[in-house]
Amino acid sequence: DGSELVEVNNYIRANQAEPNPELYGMAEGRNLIMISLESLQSFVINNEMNGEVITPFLNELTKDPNTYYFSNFYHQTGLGKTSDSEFILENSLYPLNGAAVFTTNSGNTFNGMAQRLSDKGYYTNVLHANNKSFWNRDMMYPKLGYDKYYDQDSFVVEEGEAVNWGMKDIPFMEQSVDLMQEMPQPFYSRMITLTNHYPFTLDEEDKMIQEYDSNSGTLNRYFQTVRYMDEAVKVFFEDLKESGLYENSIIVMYGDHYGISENHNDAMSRYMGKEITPFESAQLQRVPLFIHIPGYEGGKVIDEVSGQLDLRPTILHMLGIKTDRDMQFGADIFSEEHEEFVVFRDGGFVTDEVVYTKNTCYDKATGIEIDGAACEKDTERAQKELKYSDQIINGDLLRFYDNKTGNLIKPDSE
Ligand code: GP9
Ligand code: MN
Repeated sequence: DGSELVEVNNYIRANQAEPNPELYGMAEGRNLIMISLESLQSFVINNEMNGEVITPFLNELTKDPNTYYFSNFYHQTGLGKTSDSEFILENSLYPLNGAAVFTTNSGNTFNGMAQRLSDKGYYTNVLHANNKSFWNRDMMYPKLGYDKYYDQDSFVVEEGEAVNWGMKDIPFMEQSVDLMQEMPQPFYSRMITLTNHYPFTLDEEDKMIQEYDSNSGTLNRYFQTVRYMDEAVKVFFEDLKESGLYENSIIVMYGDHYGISENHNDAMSRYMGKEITPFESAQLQRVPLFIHIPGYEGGKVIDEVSGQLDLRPTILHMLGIKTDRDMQFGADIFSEEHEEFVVFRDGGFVTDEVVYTKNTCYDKATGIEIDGAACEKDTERAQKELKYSDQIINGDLLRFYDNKTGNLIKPDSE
């Protein structure tokens, strides 16, 4: 009946992080472009494979003064994969355990980032060249506050422009910029790439580097499709500059979830040159996050531990939109009060000192197993957050909450 919200609300308000005044509103009024980089993990960034650079364009961005690059940013998705990453960044809530919330709870009331931006006059849309009902997106997007879904029917796929799951990323990027040129501004466009998806197949002409030579064909091909996606991002930046939209935009790019599962640990350990322990597996859940602000010179590499739930408050604050009344579990990464505490859907977590995974506590700096007591308090807190978030989703509790006033709507007044 909504009464659980009182406790949840108290917890959220007590753990809230004030925006960083230097960055709050710094991109106000700009277009927001978010790019989901399919299956991209951080281990390929600023790394090589048999002497070849894997992500030349993204590597440059990590050193670019217009760009913040987050080197300790973790995905927090569950079975809902891409759709979970979308759910998380829109709501700053945890995904569900064992089910994709996009398919189970599309009837809920949400307060998505798209909704907040729509309320501020943004034209909100998603661009993704797949069937509109995949992951129930056609049902979920309106609920999150999206005005429009540019699905596969909005794109023209010429002969030779499709591979693997569908349209190749390079023509997808080109046509997305064409579509953006027709959009009213400011807009919030979220783009979802597709080529770097399992089983990581490419046409010969799109292979820009060699395959790797491990016993996993999946890992071997992964490097090539990552290289192709990097090229697609480069094409996107070039086209956006040509379109004239670049200067008045802010571009956020993030990896949605892992691409290489634990089934490929043998091959991964060969590539990484070390055993893939549960600790290393947890560290492999890092995905890249880039925040690129044309014309801004303060960018740098940030190694603060952070996760996908932090995206919503971080971005809304940069756009000058307050979140201090929102029911969200993440925090603005730029805030002085941002805590280094990232919880995974399975109850594992990472802080600046420890990694807790598979019921084992590890020292973060050394990867050595330590006494469980060092993880105990945070284990409880992780369980609490997951429980509160599940309560919100399973009870559809946001229908009892008015985020404009911060008031709980008493059920009997319904
Ligand atoms: C499908 C794409 C991939 O539209 O987002 O989904 P995934 O399998 O990564 O969840
Ligand atoms: Mn995905």
